[in-house]
Amino acid sequence: MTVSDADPFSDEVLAEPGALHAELRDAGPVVLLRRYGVHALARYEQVHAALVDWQSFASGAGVGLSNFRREPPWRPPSLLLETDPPHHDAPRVVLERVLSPRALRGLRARWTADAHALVDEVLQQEEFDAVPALAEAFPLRVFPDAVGIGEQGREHLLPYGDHLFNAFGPANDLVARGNPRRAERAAWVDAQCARDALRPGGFGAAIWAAADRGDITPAQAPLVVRSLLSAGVDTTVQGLAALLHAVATHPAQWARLRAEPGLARVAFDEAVRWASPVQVFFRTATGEVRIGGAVVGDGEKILMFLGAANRDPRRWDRPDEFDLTRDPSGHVGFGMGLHQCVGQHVARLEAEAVLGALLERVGSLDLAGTPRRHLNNTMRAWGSLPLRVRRA
Ligand code: QZP
Repeated sequence: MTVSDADPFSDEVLAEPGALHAELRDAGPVVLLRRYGVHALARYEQVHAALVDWQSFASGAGVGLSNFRREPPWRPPSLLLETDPPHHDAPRVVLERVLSPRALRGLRARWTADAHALVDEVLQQEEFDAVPALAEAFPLRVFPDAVGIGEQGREHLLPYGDHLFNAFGPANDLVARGNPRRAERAAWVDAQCARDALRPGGFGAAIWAAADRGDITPAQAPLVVRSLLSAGVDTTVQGLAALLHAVATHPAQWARLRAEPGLARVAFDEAVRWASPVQVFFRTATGEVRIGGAVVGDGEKILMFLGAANRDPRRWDRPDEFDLTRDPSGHVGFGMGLHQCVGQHVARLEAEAVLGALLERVGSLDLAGTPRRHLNNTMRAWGSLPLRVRRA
């Protein structure tokens, strides 16, 4: 069995994980991370196989390092993310319908107009920081309204998500920094999930309507709404940031997009593959599980490096290149299998709206300074992305 003493959650690795990813992929199909006592998968083949085998690789004991069989979770477990069939299935079916391409059709025109308005505002300046100005501003402008929550307290959304994503990792400094305000933020989020806190017509009201029909119970409804507020903001912010960083640093790909704006959807998926905004997730072995000749014991945690799988040269040609001529489908940036991102159509629609508006207005865009990472135990995130744009 291959072992490693590396810490994938150290500041150094979080800032630049590529070298460790290559080392772990090359070390073998599975590597024991001694520091945390968990087995790690960094090759595409094994990550994919674990993601689609929910019977052997369970989510019900949590998808972070913490094992809910042994430690109480910091918040009531998600009915989507932190459950297995059969409990997982009814909430999943409900949310799949609420966020289906069909259900989103009514949002496209408004979100496209919102993206144009935001881009016009931002382009008043030649240089701006694309993280607050676009990557954060757009999801915050459209998503809370689409869920149907009130105006008050929305400033909690990003820090709540940041802490949630940190809390999937070890209890390091990143988690310690979020702890003092986590109860206040969680209480605000929970309050937004009540039926009477949600405006008619939104995703939240649609979830409560599913409870009225008996598709889920009234006790489940607020937790399903909580999943939207947990998973729907930081992820799309960093998906957009990844896309903007990719096009700003690949002028030939930007030129290709300008010539063929229909490539916007491919560009977003390729950015998700290339950057993997969600870097890691855990599973828990149910019984003894064989992976590439190794045996992982019952109840042991398995760390899946989505970001390493998405750049595995065993699966991808020239994996480190952001390239719009490749077919990025099959990437595991949205996961795979039963738990694959249920919000991916929302994310794609947001990305298409923003990128489409930029493609109409912007001739060239480049970095105007050195981008700065925002460290998080789960997300590969940008804290600052200074851009310089020239109008078309
Ligand atoms: C976070 C939830 C990248 C994801 C795993 C994000 C995520 C998904 C679901 C939930 C939270 O259901 O609370």
